[in-house]
Amino acid sequence: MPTLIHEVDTPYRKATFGMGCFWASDALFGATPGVLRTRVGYSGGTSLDPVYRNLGDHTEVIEIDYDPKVVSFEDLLELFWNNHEYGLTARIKKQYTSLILYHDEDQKRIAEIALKKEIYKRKEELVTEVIPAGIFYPAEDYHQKYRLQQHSWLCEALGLTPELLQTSHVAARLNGYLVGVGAEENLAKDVVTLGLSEKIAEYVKRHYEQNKGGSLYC
Ligand code: MHO
Repeated sequence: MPTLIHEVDTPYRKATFGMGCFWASDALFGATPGVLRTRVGYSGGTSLDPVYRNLGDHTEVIEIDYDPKVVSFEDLLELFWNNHEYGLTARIKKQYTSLILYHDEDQKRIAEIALKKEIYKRKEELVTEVIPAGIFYPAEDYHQKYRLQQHSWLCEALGLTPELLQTSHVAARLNGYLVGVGAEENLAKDVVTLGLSEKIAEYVKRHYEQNKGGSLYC
């Protein structure tokens, strides 16, 4: 049996975005080359200990660990601008606000410039806020790798625990591929490097084919 690649110890940086329902962004970024791990949660607000049914002033966000040698913060921002569930111009409830939560001065500068460029390109005001990353509260287990969790036999076959739902590399990848996200040639490579059994590989490829080109959304 091949060994499943749950853990990768590549040096990484963090990126945190609010883009609408976090099930979608979890799938999107999980299948992006250079993304090592993802987890969804609540951030951006001040109220203590938010939970899904009581978010206070927090927003649904995705937290990404990425290898900056493979994917840049600018690349991640491209995906950010182009994949908002509720668009970038409408003011909507705090839960789904468009947010870039920066982790350092570099990300702040890059995000602020990117926002200006995007406004210029789209020729309209955007509601996106660029704010410092504060406390990140991980969402409940059932929200993590939500798409993958719809396939219970697969979660079992992968040996997913609550912790691995937030840290596993292979879980992040499959959570995207299952809904048809990511490039076909990357899926072909990942089938080998992630250590998938033949049965899992066939299953994921079939779902990828069925769902590719479809909508990401919730
Ligand atoms: N439309 C979804 C949104 C889920 S979400 C994590 C629902 O109402 O269940 O915001």
